[in-house]
This record gives sequence, structure tokens and C-alpha cells, in this order.
Amino acid sequence: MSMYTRKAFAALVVLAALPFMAQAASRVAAEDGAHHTGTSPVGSALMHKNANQSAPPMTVAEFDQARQLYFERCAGCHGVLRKGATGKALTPETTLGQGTEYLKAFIGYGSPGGMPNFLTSGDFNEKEVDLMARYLQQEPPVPPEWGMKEMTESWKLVVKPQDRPKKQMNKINLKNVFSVTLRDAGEVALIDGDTKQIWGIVKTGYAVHISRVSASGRYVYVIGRDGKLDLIDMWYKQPTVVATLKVGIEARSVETSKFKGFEDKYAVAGSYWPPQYVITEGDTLKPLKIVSSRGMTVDGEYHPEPRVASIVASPHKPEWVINLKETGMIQLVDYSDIKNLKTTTIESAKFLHDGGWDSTKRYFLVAANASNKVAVVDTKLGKLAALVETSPKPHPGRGANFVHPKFGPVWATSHLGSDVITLIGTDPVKHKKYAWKVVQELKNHGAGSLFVKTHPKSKNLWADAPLNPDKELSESVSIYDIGNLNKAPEVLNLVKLSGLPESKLVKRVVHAEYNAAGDEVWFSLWAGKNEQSAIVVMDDKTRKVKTVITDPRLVTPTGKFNIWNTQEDIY
Ligand code: DHE
Repeated sequence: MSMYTRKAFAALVVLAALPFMAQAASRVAAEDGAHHTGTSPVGSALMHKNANQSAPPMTVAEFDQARQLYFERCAGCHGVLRKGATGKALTPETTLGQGTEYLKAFIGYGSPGGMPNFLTSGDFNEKEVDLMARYLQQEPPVPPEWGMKEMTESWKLVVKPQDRPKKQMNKINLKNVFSVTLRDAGEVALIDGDTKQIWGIVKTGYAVHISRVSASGRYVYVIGRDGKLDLIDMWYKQPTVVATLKVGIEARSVETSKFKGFEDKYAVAGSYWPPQYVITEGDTLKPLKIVSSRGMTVDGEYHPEPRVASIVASPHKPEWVINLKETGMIQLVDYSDIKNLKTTTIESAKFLHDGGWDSTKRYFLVAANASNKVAVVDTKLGKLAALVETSPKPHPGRGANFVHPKFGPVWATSHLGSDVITLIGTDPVKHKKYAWKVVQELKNHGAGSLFVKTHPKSKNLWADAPLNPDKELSESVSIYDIGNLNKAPEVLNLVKLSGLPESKLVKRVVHAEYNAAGDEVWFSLWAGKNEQSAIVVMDDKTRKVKTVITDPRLVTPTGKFNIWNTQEDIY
């Protein structure tokens, strides 16, 4: 439970999990009702029946409450089956030996390894800590599968392609629209980047994770944590959902087919649960093919839950790079013939998370964050080019590409687990001795960073630190001068600069995104659900606030995806 498990991240997967939680709960209750009542310390309460008799007793109601808490707070890092990923494995083989008191201390007070202090932070009360300590010693409940039958039943083609507008029916400069996740509202806002006005708000799945754009720039695909994929058509007067599909029970990634001749033909969505990806028609979301990601890890062990993390489309080939978190396997999936799907599986390191292209889009760099490594895939040769050791827990988002005055082309990542920005050389031709090496570490204003960003037209590199426990640091950004990287960064507290009323509660400053022209940088000021959030637009050249976008509808804005930069993979 190390990285995203603090208070503001509380409701990560609970809605996604609700359907199977309810199913599983009724199943357990029915079984228990049949054979297992009355042995509880709470008298005649219905008891949860665990396969291993030595697990501490729990009532069905307690088990269900703990299961919900686990999905809210813990599953993102430890996995649905508790096999461990960014957080440690929490299966009964380990937890039964540790026992309730040990687990209570661990959950309550955390660890220097990154486990949060759920009791002392106020996230859990004593009762909840006790509940979780007992829950972790039970067998993890296994959620149901989500195959073609369930997917097809969930598919809604709201408007057929032939009934959609034949030309753009609005005067918006679509290239400069930003698709903004309104995390806790279950919506995205499409903001006109030229006027800074909200063009439209679209209801989506729960806590949309990312937006990606079709090769034509007409469609936006958004994926909710509950696995709901929405296809938004921007040719209408107002942004309009024209198709939806539930791709699984929990999901994080979506991408489109970007190779010449395949524009807008396919979409691909990756699920956390069930561990699989689905290829759909690009303009209708009709599911075409589901591929399971279950299999062997880089260590040669079978893993039942290799979650699909980042997916990126190559502009040079009909190919997606699909990163499987728990196995550490990177798949190059050739979509030119999906009936006879060819996949190259590349061994890298555990646990794969997020990443982006180098500037040539030949090499894909992905963080194996729990191994403190960045894997580099050469998509031209279909091989691993390097595994680069870095400081703890790299977290690049898509990273940032620029030309270093000394080392030539580099790709940058910031880190969750250390207060540095790592620069990796990416030019094996003209700067061979620096290629796939850490050529420089810049000092960030704190650890807990999630994203770095620059733009080919910019001379700045921006980094956030939203997960830093210190309010001042989490509300600040560092700005580096790319022409002089030995100079200390300028550190700006964007919350203070925004002029919003002072508050004791933190507004995390998260996720830089450039406008299409590359002269503005947008940051989210991510407050609690009932607090005022905002988007601060910085002038990239002067590093001064240009506009603060506030609106009661801007509830918990997090990721922002400029249409042109996302369509063209500019970062
Ligand atoms: Fe993310 C990207 C997974 C929590 C904001 N996040 C990604 C990707 C993955 C991922 C696999 C890469 C997608 C791709 O490129 O195809 N994120 C996860 C988690 O598993 C995790 C740790 C916990 C969870 O339960 O979800 C998690 N992520 C968060 C947040 O709490 C963030 C900060 C706020 C939010 O909206 O949820 C968050 N993640 C983002 C953003 C991106 C992202 C903004 C896209 C970055 C980009 O520039 O492309």
C-alpha cells in the first residue's frame, strides 16, 4: 500500500469492485448460512467461512466491510489477489505467520519502505485497522471473469457512424482542446484551450484515468477505473458520447491504432481485472478480440493477475506496446491481422507501470517502478535495448524529451520514491556513449513526484511532487532551464500564485500539460471533492500565471490531455 493510498486517493477502485463484491458477498453469505453460524465472538452473527481454519474469525458483515476497504485503499498497490506489486504480497501464507498484532502495527504505523501509516494519518480508526489485520489473513476473494458475452451485453452503440456529423459542426479549434479528468465526479471536461472556457462536460465511468485521441483527432477515448470506455465525438456542436463499452471490472489504459491505413480503425483497452486487453472497432467500440495477460513472470513463475498497465501505439508500424505489470513482460502486438495475432513478448523487469516514446518514437521507455528500473524497448528490432537502473520508484507519466546541451537527446522521468529527475540518453547513433545511461540527476523540490513535461518549442522542463506529504512541496513545481541544467530549478508554489483563498487543506499540484502551441503549461490544483479545485495556466516563457480556470463544475481535476499533443505523442 505504498504509493497512492493516502486520503485523497481513497475511493480508487471501490465502485469498480462493487458488482463483484456484491456477488461474492451473497455467495459467501449463502454458503455460510448453510454451515457456519454461531461460532462468532459476536454471538449469533453470520460468520465468514475461510478455507484455512487458523485464520482469525470474522463475521460476514466484517468481511464485506474489510473487502470494501481493501479495494478502496490497498488493491492499487497490492493487487486484487494480494500477490503484491508496488506493495508487498499479502497472501495468507505470509500474513497468517505474521499474525493480527504484527499486521495491526504495520497497517497502523506504516513502514519506511513506503507503507502509509493508516492509523496515525487518520485514514483508518482502531476498529478498521483490526478489521484489515484479520481480513488479510483470510483467502482473498476472487472476482468474476469478464468475457465476450459480458462485454457484448455491456456495449452500447449510441450513434452509428453513418448517422454522425459528416463534418465538424462547431467552430472550436479541436487541436487545442484539453480533455480533463474530473476524478471524483465521474466526468471529463472538454476545455477550449484558446478561450479557456469549458466547452462541454461528459458523464463517464468512475474516476476516469486517461484520455487518448484517435489518429484523426476527431475522437477522444476515456477509460474509467470501473472499466467503462467512452467514445466522445468532437464533431458535434457539443462533445457527444457515441459509444460505450465496459471492458472489464477495473481498468486503466486505452489506446488507438495510429499507423497509416489504420487510422480510427481499432481501439485497445487494458484491464486490471480481469487481467486482459480487448481490441475493439475504433469508431463503434464493438469488442472484437480479448487476449488474456495471465502467464509467467520474468522469474518463471505463473501469475494469475498480470494487470495491463500502459499501452502505446507506434506511428511506424501497425503495433501496440502493451506493458504487463506483474509479469514484467512487454508485448509488441501486431494488429494488422487480428484473427492471426502476432505478439512479441519481451522480458524486462517487474512491475511495469507508465512510460513514453523517445523523440524518434522508435524506443519506448517504461518504468518498472518497484525494481527501480526503466526498460527501453527497441520497437524497430522488437527487442529490449536496455534496462536502466535508476533512483527509487521512477514515475514518468509519458516522460519528457529534449536535447541536453552536453549529452544530446535525453528522456526524463521524475520519481515517487526520491527527490530527483533522471535524464537518460536516447541517441545510440550520434551520442552512443550516453545512450541508455543515466547521464544526469537533477534535484527535484521533493519526492512524491508523478509527472514531468516539456515541449519541443519550450526551453523549460516542469516537474510536480503531488504525493509529497509536505503541503508546501506538494503544492509546488520545479522549473528547469533546459539550456543550463546545472542551475538550480525555480520552485513556484502554484496554489499561492493562483490567488485562491488560503486553505489548511492541501491542493495537490499535479500533471503538467502543454497547449498545442507549446507556449502554455496547464497544472491541476487537485483539492478534495467538496473543496475548490482549479486549473492554473502558466505562461511557459515568463513562468508567470496567465489564467486560473475555476468553475464549480471543475471537481477534482487531475489528468489533462491536450488533443494535438496526445494525438501526436508530443512530450
Ligand atoms: Fe495513474 C497514467 C495506473 C493512480 C493520474 N496510471 C497511468 C497509467 C497507468 C496508471 C497504468 C498509464 C496509462 C497509459 O499510458 O496507457 N494510476 C495507476 C494505478 O494503478 C494507480 C497507482 C493506483 C490506482 O488505483 O489507480 C494510479 N493515477 C493515479 C492517481 O491517483 C492519479 C494521480 C490521479 C487520478 O486521476 O487518478 C493518476 N495516471 C494519472 C495520469 C496518467 C496516468 C494523469 C496519464 C499521464 C499522461 O500524461 O499520459
